[in-house]
Amino acid sequence: MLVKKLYGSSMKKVLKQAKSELGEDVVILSQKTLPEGEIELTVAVEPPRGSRSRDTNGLEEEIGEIKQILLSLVEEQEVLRLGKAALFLYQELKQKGLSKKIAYQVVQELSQGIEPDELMKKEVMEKELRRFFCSRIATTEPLAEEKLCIGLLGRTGVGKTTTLAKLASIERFQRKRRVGLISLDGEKVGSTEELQRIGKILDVPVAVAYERKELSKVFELGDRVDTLLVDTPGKRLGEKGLREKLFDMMTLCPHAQFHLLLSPHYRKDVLLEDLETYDRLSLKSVILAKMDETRQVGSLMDAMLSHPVPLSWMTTGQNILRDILPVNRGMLLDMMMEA
Ligand SMILES: Nc1nc2c(ncn2[C@@H]2O[C@H](COP(=O)(O)OP(=O)(O)OP(=O)(O)O)[C@@H](O)[C@H]2O)c(=O)[nH]1
Ligand SMILES: [Mg+2]
Repeated sequence: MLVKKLYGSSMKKVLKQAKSELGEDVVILSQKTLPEGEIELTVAVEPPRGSRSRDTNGLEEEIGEIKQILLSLVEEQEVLRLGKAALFLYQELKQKGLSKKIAYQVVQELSQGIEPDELMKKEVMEKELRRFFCSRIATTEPLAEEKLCIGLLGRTGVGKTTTLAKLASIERFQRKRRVGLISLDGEKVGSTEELQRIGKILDVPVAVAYERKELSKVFELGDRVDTLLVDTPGKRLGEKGLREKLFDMMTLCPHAQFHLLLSPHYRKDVLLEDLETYDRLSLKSVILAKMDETRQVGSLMDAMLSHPVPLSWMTTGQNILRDILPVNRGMLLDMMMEA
């Protein structure tokens, strides 16, 4: 039952207002003339169906919240058993963007074999955290001496083409290798021109496969170079066009290796979805893109700990001759803890 008080200069006017606001079914509960002569009308009405279900939803939400609180209390009890230092660290890690699950794993492992008082010391805790992250997430350096065929994968706009240009520049100018660029993206307006422009700046050959049937011709470029860098469209792996082209690429380049670009801007569920789907191609590494744009890397760290794939490079800007460097896990951890 919805109860409301309404005011007006006459009974007729207030009743009219009550009916227009609450409908024809209003029931008058009381009426009063205030000292200033104003009429106060108290009316009641059955809430419409929609709002009743909103109330139920509200209740469900409240129960959900209470459940969450109880669960985290239980969890914190568990953590508390590990000691005050563990609880303190657990809460800090959650605040930095790690999920409860990963934060719990961290404190559980850190508490093993170390005196609780020791963990209270900042330098000990930092050293232990670093050891934990390094033991869980590997790093790799994919630019090896042998012939290379490197495919860059990831969502639209994550930085694939820019990163490809950066790697091409390292290969061409620092490692003095023969480089070729291939685009599997025949659809995006301007993508071919973009790659041609990069090819021209770096003075390396470029080939584009618009259609699947063109792939074998395009990959002949691999015979003439040491490093083939392959740009892909920012499509999901589930999309047939891309999946088929990538499988063909693996046939044409048996030594092909795939690298997934992830940005710290993505939500954790998006990061995990990408890691899980693209890892069906046995990812060689994850490249952390656009690391110059935020210091909030908690979700990214959480995703990497939930689905570990070695980290290789991180990109830090738009300059293709400069803004890429090997991942430093200590630096990543510092970024997370200082954010
Ligand atoms: N700040 C910053 N910007 C970057 C970085 N890498 C790429 N960008 C910018 O991000 C935008 C998209 O980069 P692209 O390389 O075109 O991204 P893409 O993944 O090839 O995009 P699609 O081809 O559309 O799938 C461009 O404006 C780049 O200059 C980086 O490390 N830091
Ligand atoms: Mg691109």
